[in-house]
Amino acid sequence: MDHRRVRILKPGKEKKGVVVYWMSRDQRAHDNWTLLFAQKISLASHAPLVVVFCLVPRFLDATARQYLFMLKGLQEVENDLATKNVPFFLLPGSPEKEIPVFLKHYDASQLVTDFDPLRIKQAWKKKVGEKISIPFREVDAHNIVPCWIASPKQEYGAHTLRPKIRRLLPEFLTSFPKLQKHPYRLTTLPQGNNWKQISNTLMVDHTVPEVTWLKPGGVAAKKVLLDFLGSPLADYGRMRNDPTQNGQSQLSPYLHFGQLSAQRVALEVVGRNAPPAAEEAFLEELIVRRELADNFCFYNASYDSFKGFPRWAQVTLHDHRKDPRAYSYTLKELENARTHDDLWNAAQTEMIVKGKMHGYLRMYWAKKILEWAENPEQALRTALYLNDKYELDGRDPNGYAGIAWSIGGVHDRPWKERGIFGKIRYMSYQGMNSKFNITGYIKKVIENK
Ligand code: FAD
Ligand code: FO1
Repeated sequence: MDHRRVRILKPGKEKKGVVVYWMSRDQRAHDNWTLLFAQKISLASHAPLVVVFCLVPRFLDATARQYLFMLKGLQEVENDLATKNVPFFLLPGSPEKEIPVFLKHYDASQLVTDFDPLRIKQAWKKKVGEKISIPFREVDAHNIVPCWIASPKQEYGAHTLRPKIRRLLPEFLTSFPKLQKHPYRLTTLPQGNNWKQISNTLMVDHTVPEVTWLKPGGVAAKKVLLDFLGSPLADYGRMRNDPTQNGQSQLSPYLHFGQLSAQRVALEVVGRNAPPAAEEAFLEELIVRRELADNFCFYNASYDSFKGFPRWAQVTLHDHRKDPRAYSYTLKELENARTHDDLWNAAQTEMIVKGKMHGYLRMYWAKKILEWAENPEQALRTALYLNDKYELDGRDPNGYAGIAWSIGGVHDRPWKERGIFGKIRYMSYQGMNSKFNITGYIKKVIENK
């Protein structure tokens, strides 16, 4: 494994004893660089290896829909790890409290965790680091090219990150070693996790129900990937922007929860001999756009606020903040898909019902929120709230970057100036109508309701 994937969060005194992987973003036992690294260092010191997951009672507007998807995936992780002699602990509570207590109880020798650019995760790690004295390291198991290696700064857009990623890909897009059956065990084996009891500690909104069309977990993820490789991949370039078709991979919920590794997806796609244009179009999204989103959140702590927008965008949105709005809606009206725009209502309905709005419509959806909101700050708050409450893949760097692109010109350039939007790129109903069959899409959403 490439050592550049690992960063020291806090140095510490080396000692003997169990190695702990605090799992959070990369919720899988296979194809997981953080777990492989934790196993490597525990084998080197002949030590047991354990995995812990801190289940926080609330997380960034997530509801029962996302928590249940995550918890079912984690039960699969527990079973997979058990076959490798690696115990899995589900700890209810906050990481800053639970992780140090756990480390002390097991007299752990080293702590390893997975990388995540979100502020909340960085804050958890900082607080944990302040309370412990053993070495604490972070491994980027989510990006193919580790975020801090791909670039040392916030990139302007895909055009500036792409060449850097392309240059480094041959070094990082490598096959995964297998996780070994771990030879060293804890002297006292833990009692199994009480999933039901722990689930009851959650303080989340249960009015947003689980979805049934997409099964959670790594096994289901591999099946969805296989289905995609089977035929939609070959047509990806042509079909991905048509919401009446099933042209997208549907992998984002699995990638978000780390139930599937993006590197595994890329390896499988490259091994398929798909038409070069389709392969290129897909890898552009999976690698460049996805890793650009991590770059944005990692280097711009204001990734979810107006001040995170580029200067030109802040100025132009400010110049137009008093422009009259032809339509305005309350949050409830938006949430309940009650606007004058039947395409927007259908997209919002798709998100509420399916937990996954088609990618092409997400841009239109967010831009219309800007057009109807009192001001850009309110638009941003509304889009983030709805996205994070309903989307299975919400609460993710991709979402923060996608919304900041649509409303705040992030990773985009100035366009022709117009009302409300200023120089932010505009999208119109007529434009959408010329790209795909709006009536067909609305019918599809209603049929699936
Ligand atoms: P596919 O088209 O099959 O793409 C494969 C993978 O490539 C995706 O799973 C994703 O990891 C990556 N990808 C695709 N498009 C993008 C993109 N524009 N930016 C970054 N990565 C991309 N994505 C999320 O994962 N979570 C979100 O909350 C989210 N919110 C968004 C909000 C807005 C306003 C916009 C414009 C985009 C948002 N996206 C979000 C990005 C994108 O729309 C979704 O990743 C994509 O639609 C997911 O479906 P898929 O996996 O079937 O995509
Ligand atoms: N990560 C955790 O470590 N503990 C949690 O309890 C937790 C809950 C959660 C709920 C919904 C969701 O979308 C994500 C959640 N995550 C949790 C984090 C997640 O794994 C991702 O790391 C980030 O959302 C994006 O990088």
